[in-house]
Amino acid sequence: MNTLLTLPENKSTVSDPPKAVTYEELGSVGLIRIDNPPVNALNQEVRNRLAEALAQATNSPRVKIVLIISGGKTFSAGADLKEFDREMTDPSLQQLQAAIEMMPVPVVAAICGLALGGGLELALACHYRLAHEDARLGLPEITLGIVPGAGGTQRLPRLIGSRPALEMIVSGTPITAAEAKSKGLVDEVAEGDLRDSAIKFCEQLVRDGSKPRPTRDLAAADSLDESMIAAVLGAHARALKSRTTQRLVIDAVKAATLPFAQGIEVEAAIAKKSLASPESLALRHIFFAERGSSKVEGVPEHATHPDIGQVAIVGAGTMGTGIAMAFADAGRSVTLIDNDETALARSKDIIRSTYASGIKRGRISQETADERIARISGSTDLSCVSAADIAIEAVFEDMDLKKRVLSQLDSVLPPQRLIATNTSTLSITELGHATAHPRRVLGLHFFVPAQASKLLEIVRGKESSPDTVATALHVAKLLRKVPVVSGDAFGFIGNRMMLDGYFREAEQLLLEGASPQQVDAALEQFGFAMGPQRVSDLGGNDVGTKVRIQLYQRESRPDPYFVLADRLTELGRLGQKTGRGFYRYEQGGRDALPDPDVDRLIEKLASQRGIVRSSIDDKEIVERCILALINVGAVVLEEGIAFRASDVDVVWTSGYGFPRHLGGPMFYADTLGIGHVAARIRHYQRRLGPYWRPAGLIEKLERENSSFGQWDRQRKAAMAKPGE
Ligand code: 3H9
Repeated sequence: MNTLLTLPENKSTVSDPPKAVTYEELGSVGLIRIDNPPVNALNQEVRNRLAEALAQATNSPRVKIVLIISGGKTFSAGADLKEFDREMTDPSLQQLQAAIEMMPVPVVAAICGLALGGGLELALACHYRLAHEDARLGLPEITLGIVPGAGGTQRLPRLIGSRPALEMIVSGTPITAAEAKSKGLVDEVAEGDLRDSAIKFCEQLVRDGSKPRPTRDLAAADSLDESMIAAVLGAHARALKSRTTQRLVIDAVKAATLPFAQGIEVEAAIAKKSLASPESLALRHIFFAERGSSKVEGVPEHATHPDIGQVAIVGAGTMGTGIAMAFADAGRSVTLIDNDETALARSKDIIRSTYASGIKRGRISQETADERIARISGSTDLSCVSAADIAIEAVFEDMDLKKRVLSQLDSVLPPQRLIATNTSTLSITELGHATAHPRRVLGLHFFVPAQASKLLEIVRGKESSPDTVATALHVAKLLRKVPVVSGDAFGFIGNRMMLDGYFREAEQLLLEGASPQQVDAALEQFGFAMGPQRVSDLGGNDVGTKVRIQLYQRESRPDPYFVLADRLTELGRLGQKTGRGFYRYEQGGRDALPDPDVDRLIEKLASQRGIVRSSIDDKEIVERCILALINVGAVVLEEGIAFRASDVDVVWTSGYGFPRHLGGPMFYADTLGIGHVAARIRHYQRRLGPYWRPAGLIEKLERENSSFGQWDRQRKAAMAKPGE
């Protein structure tokens, strides 16, 4: 037995349930099985048990080969991310890997499902690897701002070469078993039952007299040259905009040309640095925020919900068509209902052309597209809704029209089934009252394009029942969207913060002296994919104006409030689609070109309001837009429209382009420090007037020397102990 691992004294058999790792001997095969649901994360318990199992195998005279497999669908999702915030205890993953490499008998990893991060790194340290044909293998650490820290940057280049390794680590995207085989990452691809195949594979290795084959002993990796690095970075430039982890990854992969012991030390230091980086803290925050957003107060986590096989969507416009495709993509049958045959025909054309473009881009096969198209049928008869498991109303944004449709749906759909209304502005509570069963009504705020957007705002009316919310959360999961539950108020979470905070401030800056291109460039530099004026031009200024008209029926806003965008709409400058908006566009072009007419319009609107324009620097532009966003975010929280600050972060990173690597506006506020945020808001309050009053929640957190993160943790603790 090697001495790298200090074993726990109690070496009781590792087959007693409910252990996270079990060990048994099947003839000459020592079979180690990891069973740590839901994703076989390699936490301390697993590492301890793996060490024990390896020791048992080493000490058994019968064992000629060791096989590591996993229970469940995932080989392993890697290190336990929850452990990163505390001191890691031995045995570390690196110690385990060193122990595996030094085993006197060969060790084989049999990979089912996903082998990610530390999970793949564990397999890389095994002497042989077998993957099921459906398996996928990857090092996605970069998506969490982490450099693989358990030998991934040292062993992977030794196995498949530095350039392919860099590509895998920088992209973060898992590869298939077949690709892994062709790259030399796995030895065999298995079909059928993996355990059986793996045991046969092991027995064959024993028969062949195969020896341990430590990856660390392979020749040092080939070196990366600058053109390879540039090619890999270039291929992922969009995803890596404003990011820093890739630079650390390159340094670590370069170290694979050193002797293994030195390279692994370099990797450890770099990985440690990455873990402590603000980028990683932010990305890990968002990882858990996205998974936490479906845990909702008053809704049991494992609430039952109906099976959803058949969906009815009323309204065959852009939204209804997109939602229909979203459900068809998720394997559900959809009936799209519209009383206008022409609208149904147009919708059918859009569905066909959308899938055709997916085929052209290599995203789906013709066969898949055909299956999805076949799942969507059209009808002009609302009574066919009665067979649906849920109904979604997606007609024109008009209160009376929607009330009529909801009332009709209520009369044909059996009373326990969910009725959702797709609205971005209207009161869900009021719409629910148009039915005899308001408890089963809620809002599903889809974003454009509904079949591809990531965020789904679930809007809870005053009467929406917990069961209804649970069903909507299930729907989000089916559609692979990130759900965030919002209260029923002006603009819900996202649009409220956009209109009252971020976009409002951007327009205010134009009136005070900035140009559209300056505001956009400053915010794009901050990390937004697109600045606010370019976003308006892309979506259509008329769309924003219509939304605001609807919203003003709930609450009005003082002038100046989008005077410029609304004036552009009046002038027919609707954005890209009319070739003119905040910018001008050449025929068929997408490049936003400055337009002197817009400059003159801004000057006129400013002077009508007595605003004296002067130059504003980029730093102020970013600070004011982001502080305004944070401040309205705090209001949304104190009003209970959003339940958690992390939910606000999810809305803004998954639906509104806030840079994910900054963690969302509320996390970013914590990064800046609440005291600093409050002080800067007060600075603008003195200079610019009462709009800039700090939100009550910001003042409270400042007094308590607290943070939004802390506030969330307190609420979570209170949720866990109801009644206290
Ligand atoms: C790493 O390995 C570092 C090493 O290089 C160095 C170490 C020294 N840890 O996403 P889901 C939880 S870094 C802890 O909803 P899905 C998740 O929070 C790691 N928990 O399911 C959720 O919990 P809850 C590199 C984890 O089927 C539950 O599992 N690995 C971890 O849609 C289900 O997750 C990665 O970056 C984890 N590693 O997707 C992979 N992973 O039910 C990160 C998941 O309480 N994970 N959980 O909310 C994923 O990408 C997805 O979770 C996965 C499953 C694709 C695996």
